[in-house]
Amino acid sequence: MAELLVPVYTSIDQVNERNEQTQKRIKVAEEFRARYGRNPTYIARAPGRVNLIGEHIDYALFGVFPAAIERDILIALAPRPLNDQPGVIVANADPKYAEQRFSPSRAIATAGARDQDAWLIDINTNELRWDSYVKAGYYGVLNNFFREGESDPTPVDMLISGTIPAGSGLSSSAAIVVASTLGFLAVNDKLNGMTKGRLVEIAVANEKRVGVNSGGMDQAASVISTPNSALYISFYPTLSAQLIELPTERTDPPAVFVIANSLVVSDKAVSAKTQYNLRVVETLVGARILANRLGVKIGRQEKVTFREVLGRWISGDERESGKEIEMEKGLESILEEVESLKPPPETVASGQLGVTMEEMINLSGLPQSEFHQLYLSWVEVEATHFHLYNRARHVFSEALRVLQFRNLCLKSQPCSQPSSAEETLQALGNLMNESHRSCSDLFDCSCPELDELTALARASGAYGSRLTGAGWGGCTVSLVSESKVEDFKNKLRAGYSRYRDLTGEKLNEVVFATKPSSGAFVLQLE
Ligand code: NG1
Ligand code: MG
Repeated sequence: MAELLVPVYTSIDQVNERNEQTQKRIKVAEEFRARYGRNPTYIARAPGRVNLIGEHIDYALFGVFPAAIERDILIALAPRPLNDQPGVIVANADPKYAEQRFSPSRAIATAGARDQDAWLIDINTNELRWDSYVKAGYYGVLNNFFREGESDPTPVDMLISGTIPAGSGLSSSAAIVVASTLGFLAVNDKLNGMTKGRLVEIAVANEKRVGVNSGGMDQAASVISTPNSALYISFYPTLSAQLIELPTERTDPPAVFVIANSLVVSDKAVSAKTQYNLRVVETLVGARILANRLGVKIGRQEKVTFREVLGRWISGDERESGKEIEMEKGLESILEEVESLKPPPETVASGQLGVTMEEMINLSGLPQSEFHQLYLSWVEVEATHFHLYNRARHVFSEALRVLQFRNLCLKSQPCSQPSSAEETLQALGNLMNESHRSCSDLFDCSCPELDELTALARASGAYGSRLTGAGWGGCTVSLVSESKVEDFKNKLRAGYSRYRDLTGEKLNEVVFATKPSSGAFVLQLE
């Protein structure tokens, strides 16, 4: 999948039929015309995604199981003449966001500095801003495609229009980064031969500019998805994706995944140092300490992930390619070994399952300065205690649940042994429930509203329910029998206080069923 080219369509009819939402919203072209007085030359589109299972394990390089959703970001754009004012003008179709203008500057090369970015753009990482993600896309295009001595990028006018709620765990951020990356590539004539895999790579690196050290799930799901299938995405040893048909449509009655927004906005960029980035550091340091305990060799300067530690532990070879069956057994065994990370009884007795910075550095076996260089010099984190034991338990058990979820989907493919549809749905639902519990209790990335909403979803007839995306707010995803969706929505509305005043369209905005949608594309208009 990753080797396929990013689709470039030349007519709206080529845009997948099922994607009515996108088709309707291509009216963004008219809005562009009204604003800038000429037609856009391209529309770049990238969808959000719902993660069905596999939370906070992409940056530990374990496989995840998302699907693109129909809600998306569209960017209409056209070049301005090269002799016009340089840089980017980007307007937002939502009138609550003001137009933004920005110009990159050529960085001054420092003697001896290799790999230094040739272009700089100021990106505000202290507040959540939609335009930061546009700039992040631009940053990567400039630094990958406009090296020293090459022509300058074309000035460009843009109009962005989106239907993915921000800060909701549906990856509006990655969708903006992917769409803007694609738009800037197209308008600068750099799209030739662009594979999905390469676009994911660029988009992942781009999004990090906004200050969150995320894994690659969102960008991969936004770029690689096709309608009707979820994706099993693995990141190790390299990015690969497998399309997996969901059994939910073939069961009788069929089932659907319903997204329900907790309406608690989780601003990942702003709270990164006590939440997302802290988890990235905890899992990386946890991996080193576990490797020490298991006698797995890692270089002093090496920042290995839990996935790599598992691989080396199983095969004793750092280049193992991870056979799936052994993976499951490996995950089960390593979960037993993780017990060795449990803090001593006196700490447990005090209710504090974490270790202090000083204890963590001692456990790593590295001198303080080296520890700092390796784990803290590139990121800002803030905590009195680091919960390495619980984070490790979450990561390995969640990785195992992803494989079990995937197996259930594969086993119920039409060509294989028919198993009871109801049983399959129950089993999928149970895995989702366990995933939520692990996110909440071990990874501490839930919040009271998400716990309440998922419990209510289960009580309202869902087979299973969990938070989706980074958590700390945002959306839940529940597996619900299609015939019960209306009843389910009504029960959520009656039970969740933030929904009580919502009716009709307003309720449909925050609680909606979703089917796997198509991935990113470019529509070339002239
Ligand atoms: P959301 O919440 O959609 O931004 C984030 C990360 C993912 C992944 C999930 C948790 C970004 C761009 N994405 O998703 O890589 O780690 O959290 O599973 O930060
Ligand atoms: Mg995001």
